[in-house]
This record gives sequence, structure tokens and C-alpha cells, in this order.
Amino acid sequence: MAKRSKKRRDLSTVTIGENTRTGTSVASLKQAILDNLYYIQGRTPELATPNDWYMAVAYTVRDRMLSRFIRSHKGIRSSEMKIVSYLSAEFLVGPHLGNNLMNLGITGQMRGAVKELDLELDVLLENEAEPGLGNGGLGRLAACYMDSLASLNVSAIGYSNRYEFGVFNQEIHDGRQIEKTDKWLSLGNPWEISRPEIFYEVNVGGQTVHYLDDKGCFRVRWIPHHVVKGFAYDTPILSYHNDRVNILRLWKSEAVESFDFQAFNDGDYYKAVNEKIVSETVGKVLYPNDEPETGKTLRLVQQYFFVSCSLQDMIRIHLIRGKGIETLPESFAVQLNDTHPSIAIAELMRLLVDEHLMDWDKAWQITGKMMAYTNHTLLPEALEKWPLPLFSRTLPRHLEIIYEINRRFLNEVRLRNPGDGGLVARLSLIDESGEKYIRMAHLAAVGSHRINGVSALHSKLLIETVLKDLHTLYPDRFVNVTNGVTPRRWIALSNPELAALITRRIGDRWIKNFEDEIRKIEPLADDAEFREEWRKVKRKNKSRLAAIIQERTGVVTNPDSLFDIQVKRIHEYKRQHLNVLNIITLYNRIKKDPGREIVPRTFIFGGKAAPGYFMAKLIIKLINSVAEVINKDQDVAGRLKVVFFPNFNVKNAQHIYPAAELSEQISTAGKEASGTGNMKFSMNGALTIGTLDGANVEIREEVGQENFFLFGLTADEVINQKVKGYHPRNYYDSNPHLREVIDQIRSGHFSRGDAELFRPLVENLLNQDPFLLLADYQSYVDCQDSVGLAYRDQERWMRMSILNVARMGRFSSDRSIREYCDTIWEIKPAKGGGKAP
Ligand code: F58
Repeated sequence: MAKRSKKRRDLSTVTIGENTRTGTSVASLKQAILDNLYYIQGRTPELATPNDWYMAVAYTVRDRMLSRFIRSHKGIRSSEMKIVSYLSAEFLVGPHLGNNLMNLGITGQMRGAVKELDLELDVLLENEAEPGLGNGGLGRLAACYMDSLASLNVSAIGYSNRYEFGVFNQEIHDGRQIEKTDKWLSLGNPWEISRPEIFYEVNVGGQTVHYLDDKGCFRVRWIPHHVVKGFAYDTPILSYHNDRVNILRLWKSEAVESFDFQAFNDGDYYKAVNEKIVSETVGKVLYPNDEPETGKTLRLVQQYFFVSCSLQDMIRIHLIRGKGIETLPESFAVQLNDTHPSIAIAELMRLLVDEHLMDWDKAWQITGKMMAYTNHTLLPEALEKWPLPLFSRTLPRHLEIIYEINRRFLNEVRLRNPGDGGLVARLSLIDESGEKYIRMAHLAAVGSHRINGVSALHSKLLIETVLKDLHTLYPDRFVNVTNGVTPRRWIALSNPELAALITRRIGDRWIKNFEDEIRKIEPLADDAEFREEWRKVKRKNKSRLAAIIQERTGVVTNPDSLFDIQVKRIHEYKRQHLNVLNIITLYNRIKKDPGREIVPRTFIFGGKAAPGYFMAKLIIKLINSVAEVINKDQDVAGRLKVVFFPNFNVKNAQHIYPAAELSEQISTAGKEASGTGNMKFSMNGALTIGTLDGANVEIREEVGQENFFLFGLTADEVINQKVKGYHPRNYYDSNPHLREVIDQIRSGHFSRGDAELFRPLVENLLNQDPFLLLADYQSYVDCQDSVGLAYRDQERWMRMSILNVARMGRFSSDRSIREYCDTIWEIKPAKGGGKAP
């Protein structure tokens, strides 16, 4: 022992003064960058490419994270502390460099160090490939929660797949979306640490064999069709100015034997390498689908693969802690981020019963204690269900386990509700109404001790609609945890000037304790000088965004116009096309009276459409077609501009939210589970125009109804309209402005005379309009007019903007994570995290 510590001491004195691996002065950082450039990238400054420099800087930052990482890691193995295991098919973490610099508190020094090397930190930051391991809100929420878990000093591991290709990159050609493969790993990933010694085997396919063991107990052996091996890759997740570093552990799939010698010797080269190809396909690409997921075996294998590796890993860690398997829930609280990882319920049962020989009742008790499920959607088409034959072919043992869970569960239902066959059919884990399916939401709910929705309205609708019967059965399991977002990435990092302004007035504790501290800027809404500084920050951010827009799209925008922004996945329920209907209405007003006074506006859209979602792609084309006509119209004279910002992702979002003045949250009431973009906009001083949907309801309550532009039907009114029989054509017939707009789109006015192009969209609106655009049209247009009016009074607008930010404390993801800790995980955030003393 003594010898080892002596050796360690010797090593630490290799450098005199500050260590160039850990020192944070400008001189140390500069030296470290040069060393890393030479020793890791194998380059000298003269030969270095921009990526070489980026890598050298990134490694320099990583070196400074490692001592904390190793300390936290040791804690995971040795302490008694419960660990949150966040199982999610997606983690949209965004670029790491800027965030890690901020969390370490060395952004300024690093800026100085790279400057001495004739480099610009902002250019290096732009150079980072974004890990696009998510589609939208659900994946980004997981990333915000990882940030808050670390900053609240809660031990956590985020588990997922290490997709080789993330969400596609979107390009716009001739106004249409083109998908390009996202090769985010191709230039190397300096943030991950591979752990070749941590791997697990995962079975796929085949059949089961039932037998009695030597004690006469019933046992099942799974003889798989093939086996895939999962290797761990760890990305450290830093806390903000704290010691805690958590882990994002991603599993890479590989073949058990990458080369089949038997087959090779038999002369079958193809077969010899085929297994490798099949195994590696498992984690190749993130599914971009927003469509029903049935029929996609690979997606089920992907889900099962990361879940199985993760559960095996948790058991390993628990056993390393020197504990028995029966106490597993003392070490882990597992959160299922939607149904995608819900196979975890059956897999944990399999591991406990088949591999650890536990009896069923005990295993079921442990499973229920550990698992909790978050629902993120009410849309029936998005509720995951797997066709029985596909499921049985892929996971034969899990099907047996699910049957057994179902048998016991339905017995309980029958006992409590004798004679109610309808209820039994509705609650069953198997949908037998036609072709048979496994209902993954039911599996998740039955096997969890808590089920939560993501906003107050969504949680209420969840128990009134899709999970009504389950709620009647287990009312105590249901809770609400309204989503939140991290103020670190979404204000401190992406809007540094606003952050500096706030800090100058109230100190910097708001960054750690946004919930309580940010309200301190509220009185400053009455301070004219502060309002002026506030206005200047926004103006600068707009001007910066205008430059980026011009560079990426060629469109020149006016930073003095109102920046009205809608960025999110493109979906009919989010109603980007309602926004377009209003734009055309404003355009028509100008055409009729070119001299009229209007508030100049720049409408900015961004978002990806699922590649197979025809209508969403057509909406992108519509936005670009309308932009083409309006942007060059002489009568408009630049007073309206329409921009489609390509490839909306975390990196671009960091430029967009800080420049927004109006946030479009205009989904059909009852459809958006929560929304989190709404929170990011508000935190950056944008005012919201929105429906009473998702978290908009709570945002409005917090910021005050006088600081929120409300329009549209409520969720109840939407349902009533549909019950009464909804006839969109009546709105078209009775509203001449709406009729004119629809007729223009239909006639080819915005599509160079092509009357076919938007026909499907127009027909859909006139005949079905499932998301009630026409019903909400007039209310939306009127509300937009009141926005214009409010904007004319800049003093009033700035006051509203400041109040919006001041009252956003509740929407920090720190608050959400505290609620998960209290009501779901039974964890007390350890001292040292979160709220400043
Ligand atoms: C989103 N869901 C909700 N799903 O739509 C949004 O209201 C909520 O704020 C957010 O979750 C976080 O709770 C969402 O983003 C997806 O991206 C699916 C992932 C799997 C494929 C289909 C889309």
C-alpha cells in the first residue's frame, strides 16, 4: 500500500508548478492544447486541420474532467447511494465543448489560450459535430434531466444505444427536405471513453426449452438464434461548478465472434463475416420514425439490446457493492422514458427468475419497486404495440413472461371486477381485437410503481383517456411531473449576454438555483435602464441570427422586425400550417393596401419531418413556397420575411432561442403532451402565442395571463366539436379571408401555378381537418393582431419579456428532478448540489 501511494506522489511532481494535464491557467491550457495536438492528433500547428485543433482543445478539457469523473465513478461502486438509471432510446445531448467549459468554469481562460494560438473559440465550437442521438423533445428532455441530476448531485447513469448514425441531417433543396446521413463519429469522438472490459451478451430469436432442474423446480432455457455483444462507451456528464460527474453509458453492438472460422475454412467467406454485419446493424441508426412502429423487427431488437445490457450492468454494479440480488432496488431506481425501453419489465423478470433463480413473486415485487414509467404522448397512433408473431420470433422467452404477467394481472382484474369481460379485454397486455398485438404502455404501467405524464393537462388527460382503466385499478400509481429544461445550457451557455446582464443585477446564483433566484429580476421590469439593456441584448442576438440566416439560406432579414419563431418537429398536430395561414392573411392585407402600416415581421421556421411522413414534408414545401413569393414581392417591401432554417438541432437552437421575440406554441389543445421549446423561448425573453395545451397552461399561470397571447379552443372544446360533428368546410364558407387564403394555396398561387402540389393538404383541411386549423383560424389571426399592437409599445413589450423570464423558475429541470426524487425514486438529493446556500 505504502509503495503505491509513493509512486503516485512521484507522478504528481513530474511538472513543477501547475500540471499541464489539470491546470486551468491560460498558460497551462495553451501548453496542454499543443501537447494534445502533438501526442494525440500527431500534428504540429503548421499541419493541423480545424478538426485537429478542435480535438486537441476537447482533449484538454476532458483531461480536466477526469479526476472528478474517477471520483464519482468510485462512489458509484462503493457507496450505498441509490443510482437513477435513466433508460431512454434517445439522448439529444447537444455539443459538449462549450457546456463542459462552462461547467468547469474555464471558458474565459480557454478563450485566452486559443487566442494565443491564433484561434477563435467560437469557431472551434462551431466545428463540433453534434451527437444527434434523438428526434426531438423526448430525447432533449433526457439530456436536460442528465444535466440536472448531476447538478443536484444525484448519482445517475443514462443508458442508451451508441447509434453510429444519429438523426439525419436536413438539407433543403427546391424547398423540400432531403435527408443526409449523420456521420457524427467519423472525425472521432473525444468525449467518450470506451470500456472494452464492460460487455454483455444479448440473445435474439430462437426458442425456449422447459425442464425441471435437479431440485425438481420448473426452469426455462432460452436457445437463441444468435447472440449480440454490447460494449460500454461512457460519456462523462459534468455538473455545474460541482464535484459530481455522472455517466451517459451507450452500448455498441458487436458480433460475439466477428469471424466465423468454421465457415471460412469451409470456403464460405460471406457467411464468415455475415454475423458481424448482422450484429453491428443493431445499433447502426436511430429510428427517425413518427409513424406507427409495427413491423420493424430491428427497432424491437435495438430496444431490447440496450435495455438488456443496461439491466445486466445494474446487477453487476449492485453485486460489486457487495449486496445480494434481493436488495437490487436499494441500488437502482429505473426510469422508463416512454415505452421504448418498457421491455425492461419482462427482461428484469427474466434475469431474476431464469438467471438468478429467484421465485416469481419476489422477482415481481423487485421489478415493480424499481421501475417507473413516463408517458410522453396521447396520440393513439404513437402508442407502441408489437405484432405478436414478430415479437414471438424475436423474443420468445419474453413472450412467455408477458403471458404470465398478463395471466396474473387479469386474474386480479377479474377478482376485483367480477363479470366485466369488456374491462378485461381493454386492460389486457395483449390487444386481441383483431390482429394480435402486445401493448407496451400496458406492460410499462402494470410493471411500474409510478406512472407520470409530463404536464398537468397531459397527466389529467392520460387518466381520463388512454390509461383510464389502469388509473381506476391503480389510482395511487399516477402522478404528474411537469417537464423542465436546464437554464445552464438554455440561458447561461446559449445566451451569454443575457446571462451577464442578469448576473450584473442579481449575482450568479440563478444559474444553480433558477427556481428561487431568477424571480429577483422581477422588480427590474420597472427599471427603464434595465429595460434598455435588455432590449439591446435581444437586438444583438437577433442581428447575430440574421447573419447566420443569410449565410445558410441567402435570405436577408431585418433585425428590427419582430422575430416570430416556430421551431420543433414538423407535425400536423403542431400546426406549422396554421402559422402559414396567418402569414398569407397578412400578405393579402398588404396586397390590398400596400401603404398600410404594419409591424414588420420575420417568420422563422425550423424542424425535421419524419422521412416517411408525407404531409409533414408537404408542410415544409408549403412554407418554402410561400416564402419564395412573399420575400420577393415588391409591395411587401421587406416588411414580411419568411425563413425556413434548415437542420434544426441543439446547436442551431442555441442561436435561435436567444433571438426570439414571439414563440409559436399553437398545437391543437390536448395534443402536445408538454412541449419544452415553449420553456426555452420564455427563458430567453420571448412572449408566447399559444393554445391551452401541454405546459403552455402552466407557463401562462406562472407568467400571468396579461403576459401571454392566448387563442383557440380548449381541450374540452376540441372534444366537444368532434362529438358534435366537425365540419371544417363551414368555416371556409363563412370566412372570406380564410377562403381567400385556402383558394390561393389550392390555385397554385404559391407553387408557380402548380394546382396539384398542395391539393392533398388543402383537401385534408377542407374535408377532415383532424387538428382543427379552420376552427382556430380566426381566433389565431385576431390574437396575432394583438401581438402586433403590443409590439408597437416597446416599453410594454420589454416589461412583459422581463416578467416572462423572471417567472420561469418553475420550469427549470432542477425542479422536475426534485419532484422525481421525492415522488418516484425515493432519493434525497445529496448535499452540495442544487440550491446555493
Ligand atoms: C415529446 N415526444 C412530446 N417524441 O411530443 C412533447 O410534448 C414533450 O414535451 C416531450 O416529448 C418531452 O416530454 C417526443 O419527442 C418523439 O420524439 C418520438 C420518439 C420515438 C419516435 C417517434 C417520435
